[in-house]
Order: sequence, then structure tokens, then C-alpha cells
Amino acid sequence: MRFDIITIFPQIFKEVFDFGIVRRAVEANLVRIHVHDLRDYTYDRHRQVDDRPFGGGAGMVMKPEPLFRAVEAITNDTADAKVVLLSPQGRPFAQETAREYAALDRVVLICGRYEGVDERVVEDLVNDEVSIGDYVLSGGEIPAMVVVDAVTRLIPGALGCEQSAERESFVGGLLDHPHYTRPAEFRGLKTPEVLLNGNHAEIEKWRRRKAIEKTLRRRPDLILNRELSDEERRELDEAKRNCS
Ligand code: 9D3
Repeated sequence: MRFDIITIFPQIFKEVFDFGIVRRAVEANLVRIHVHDLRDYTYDRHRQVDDRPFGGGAGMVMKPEPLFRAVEAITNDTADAKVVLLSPQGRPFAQETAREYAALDRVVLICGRYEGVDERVVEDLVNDEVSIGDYVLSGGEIPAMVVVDAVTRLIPGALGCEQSAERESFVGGLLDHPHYTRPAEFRGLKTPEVLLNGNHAEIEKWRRRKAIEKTLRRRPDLILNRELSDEERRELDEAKRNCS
């Protein structure tokens, strides 16, 4: 899969992909990441990418011409690239969106800046508009990094064997259970006994219980929106009883 990122701040991306799982995926040729400077697609002397909004008002708007030129130049070798605009008006980017993108060959990410982009870009150039959450950021660059990271992890072969499918399939929508490592006792704080006695059936049961309890307290929306197995339904009912 190939990502093309269009931005007025290409330098921001210099190091973020040079570590961990994304780096490994790039080195294994599972993913390619090209970063493009939007100003390279301007033709005027000032390399202008923004202008004042028609109708007046505060802030600047990203001009359509450089964005159309950039996307057309970047995708002229392919018929099927998904063109994604990162914007606060987008649909929420979620694990399901990441899965959807991971199945594609080419994804072009346009990083918005200023007050927004000319609406003709949204209507006639972009196939998908996504936001990473309901908080105000300064532009689409960090969201683009989030998308690349979340999608790359899902490309087959990107995760090490011991991490892979099994654990990720639990993305069924519960928060993770608590984790402990050595020392078993730290400043008088003890690791739960169940994790130390080697009874793996007991450990699994404890972890699932803790995951359900934590999800119930912190993210009840995840439980409500989720299909539960009969076993999980029983666990949930019991967790609810203990909770109140
Ligand atoms: C005054 C109205 N604001 C819209 C909510 C203006 C505005 C805020 C932030 C315009 C652009 C931006 C820049 N943000 C993004 O480009 C962005 C973003 C975000 O701010 N939050 C979550 N996801 C994203 S994806 C792109």
C-alpha cells in the first residue's frame, strides 16, 4: 500500500515514521510513504496556497488549484486512489475506517490548514473526509500521522508474529485489562495473586472480567454498541452487579 501525504509542512513528517512498527513495515516494503510539499504545486512567484474567504470573515482558505494539481500529479499513474481530506468536518476516523483503508492500494491524505479548504476540493477532488476526534487541532498533519499509523498496523505482516491477528481480533471493542510486570511487589504495591500462580484459565477469566469492568465504568458506549457473546453477556451482568 502507498500513502501520499500533501502538506504545507513536509518537514513535520521527517522522523515520525522512522520508528517502531511503521518503520519496520516501510523497510519490509509493505507500505510506502511519500510526503509532498503543496507549495511545489503552485505556479505563482509567492507560492501562495491560501487566500481570503469570499463573503468575508476571519482566517484564510486553502486555494483549490494547488490541491487539484497535486492530487492529479500524484495519482496520474493510477485509476484507484482514495483521496482523503483530514478536516474537523469529517466523519469520525475509527478502527473500522482503518480496516477499510488497509485494504486499499493507494491512499492520498490531504492535510488541511487555516480555516479550511475551498469547498470545490471537498466536492470534486476528495472521496472521503475524516476527523480524528472532537477537539481543535492546528491542521491535518497530526491526524494524517494517526491515520498512517493506525492503517499500517493492519497491513498483513506489519506486526510481529507474537502480536498479530489473535490479539488484534479482540478489537471487538473492549478496553484492555490491566498489565503488570516485575517486580511482583513495588513500594508495597502488589501484583494480583491470580497473575502469579500460572493458572492460565483463571488468568484469562480475570483479564476478561477486568476489561469488562473498566469498559463499563469508563466507556459504557463501547458496551452498548457491541455485540456480546453469551459468555460475555454473563460476565457483563456479573460485573454490573459488583459495580454498583
Ligand atoms: C472555527 C471553526 N473551526 C472548525 C471546528 C475552525 C478550524 C479548527 C481547526 C479549522 C481548521 C482546524 C484545523 N484542524 C484540522 O485540520 C483537523 C482536525 C481537528 O482539528 N480535529 C480533529 N481532527 C482533525 S482532522 C483535521
